[in-house]
Amino acid sequence: MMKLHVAPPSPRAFKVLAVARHLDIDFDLCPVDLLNGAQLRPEFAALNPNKKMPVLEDDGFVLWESNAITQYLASRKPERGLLPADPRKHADVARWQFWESCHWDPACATLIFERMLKKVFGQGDPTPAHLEKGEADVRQLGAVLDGALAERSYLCGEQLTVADFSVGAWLNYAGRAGYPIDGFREIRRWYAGLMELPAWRESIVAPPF
Ligand SMILES: N[C@@H](CCC(=O)N[C@@H](CS)C(=O)NCC(=O)O)C(=O)O
Repeated sequence: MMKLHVAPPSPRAFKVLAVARHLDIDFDLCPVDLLNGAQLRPEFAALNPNKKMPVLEDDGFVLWESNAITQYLASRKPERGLLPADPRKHADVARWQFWESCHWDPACATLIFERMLKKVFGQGDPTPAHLEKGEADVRQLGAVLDGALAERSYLCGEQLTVADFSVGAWLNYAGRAGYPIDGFREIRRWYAGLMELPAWRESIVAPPF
């Protein structure tokens, strides 16, 4: 059976788990205990030399990078439409997943780290300059996202795709990490729709702190 090596509270794990569940793909959830350094063990590094989760194993095939994993899962059930075959629609999904990986992930992760994780790692209080940068980035990127969503139900049109899972995953911590996005009505409308998905709700896990 397919294995997903994940730390479920992480948005990068969430997107993978939520896509697999949404597609009714059976998998073994193999927990990676990041707080105790499980990702540094030789057996895990043999799967992913970056020593990071998530990692997928499927009958000898090993894949890391969360967005690549969501695409692989989607390609197992093409009829569900999470990764359209049409070249332009496919490119649009890739565009938003690259945007997430290059811009949205680092901006949101900064605020999650500063406001939620830093204390857990014994690194003290948030650094004001990092908070300021994280908030400015989330505000600027949030405006781009809000503008795109104004014209459509989902990020890439009227069809739910893996791009919605990748970008939306970070909003699960919008409140606790204090993203400055209250004024973005389209983001709020879109995220409320994602929360209606049973697989989305099932995959939200409170962090153990
Ligand atoms: N671009 C990668 C990032 C993966 C990543 O940074 N994972 C983090 C947890 S959210 C990790 O495993 N960190 C462990 C470490 O750096 O020691 C992806 O999206 O899969």
